[in-house]
Amino acid sequence: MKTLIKNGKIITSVNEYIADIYIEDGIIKEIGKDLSNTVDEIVDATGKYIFPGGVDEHVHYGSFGSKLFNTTDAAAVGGTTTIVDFAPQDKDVPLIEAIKKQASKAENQACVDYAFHGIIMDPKDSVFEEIPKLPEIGVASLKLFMAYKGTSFYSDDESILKAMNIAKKHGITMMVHAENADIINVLQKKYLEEGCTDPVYHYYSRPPIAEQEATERAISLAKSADCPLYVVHVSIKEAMESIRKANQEGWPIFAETCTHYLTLNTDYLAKPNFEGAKYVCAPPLRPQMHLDALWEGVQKGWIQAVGSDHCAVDGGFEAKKRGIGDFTKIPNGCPGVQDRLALLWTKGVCEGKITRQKFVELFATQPAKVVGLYPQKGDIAIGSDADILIFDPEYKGVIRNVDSLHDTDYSPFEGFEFRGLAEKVFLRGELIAEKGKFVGKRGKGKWQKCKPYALCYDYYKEKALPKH
Ligand code: DUC
Ligand code: ZN
Ligand code: ZN
Repeated sequence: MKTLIKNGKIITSVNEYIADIYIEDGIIKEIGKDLSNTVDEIVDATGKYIFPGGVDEHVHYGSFGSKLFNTTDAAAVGGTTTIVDFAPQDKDVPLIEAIKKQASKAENQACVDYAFHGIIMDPKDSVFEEIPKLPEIGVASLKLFMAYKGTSFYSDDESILKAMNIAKKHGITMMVHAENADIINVLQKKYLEEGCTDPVYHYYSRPPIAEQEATERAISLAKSADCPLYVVHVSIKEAMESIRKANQEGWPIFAETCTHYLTLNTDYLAKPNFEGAKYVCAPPLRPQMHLDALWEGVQKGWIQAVGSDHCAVDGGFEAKKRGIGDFTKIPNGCPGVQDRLALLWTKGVCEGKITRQKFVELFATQPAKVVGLYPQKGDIAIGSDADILIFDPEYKGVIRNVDSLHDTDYSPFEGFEFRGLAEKVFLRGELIAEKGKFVGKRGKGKWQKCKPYALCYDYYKEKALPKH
């Protein structure tokens, strides 16, 4: 299949210019003015922006009781052409077997390309010994949880250090969920004993200090292991500042935040009639001061990428009602893979907080670099996959769950006004979405193999360069 996209304004993380794009066999082969290649199809993109397809490096399909890969059409209509899922591990199941099992669930189901992070949920020596083999199956990142003590998710500091010491020798990017488990457990018990059971106590029992302490500890562990670190879903100013400080001191410590930490504050958790449960995710939503600080962080480059942390709990709001009378039983997670484009563009670019280049950087380019998929993904460049989003900047709309393909019964962003629309979305040159409708073939998404020594290791590559 040969396609020519004509006259769009190509926007990359560093540039913007009007040009034509020639696509052959799913790859961008030429970019230039007035291309006249013989093709099967010409797409007129006059007046539209052309972005690289989004790379959402933080999604859940199956973990935390979330919906599966057959719902990834939502990613496509939201302009995201690659998702990176956290593959859950069951106790006594080897890490690589767990990832392959998760991959088999995506096969013939995923509507967009997909890749995986490992999650260590059974921290023991035999599992750590598998870390060096992860790149053989195309996995180059690993998440460990400092929260959830008493469950299989939890890793203590010793386990995290052990994993870091092995990971750094093989270029595996270490990720942590940084919340102090003991602070949370003690506060959860206290509030429940006091009869405080509403969803807003999800926030009060996971206060900023729990995230700050764990983030600073994770940084100390990374420094002592001399291992790069990527702190996922940073939700507070203080954690971001600690990461920024370490980074500015020359340590390879980096941060991700997520769309809801930029757009929803704690007030949503306090909604009456148990509505607040719709917004339960971890870390929790934060007071407005933190949202403002995180926007400054993305603007100034202290935060590398914005993921959705899409986690559409199976059963939706009904499932969340399991926590009526006990906020600790509300399943964690919010849907959002479809909305990342609209929110980041509208709240970021249209409100003057970030430039168009910064938008592309956060939405596609840096996530691809962090996970080791760049430059195949995340850029409009010769040789890259033709994952292309043609964007109509004039469109005005309102987020409504009825228009969403998340396959859940509510949207945390219901009623949000947005600008711009993914008019056409191409995955490796094939049209998969058009104006909010999925028009591709289900199951056409392919497992993309991530390369080790990705962005968080650049510092070490520089150190290894010969001195002149
Ligand atoms: N961490 C995540 O990354 N997502 C859902 C819940 C959690 O604890
Ligand atoms: Zn997490
Ligand atoms: Zn997550």
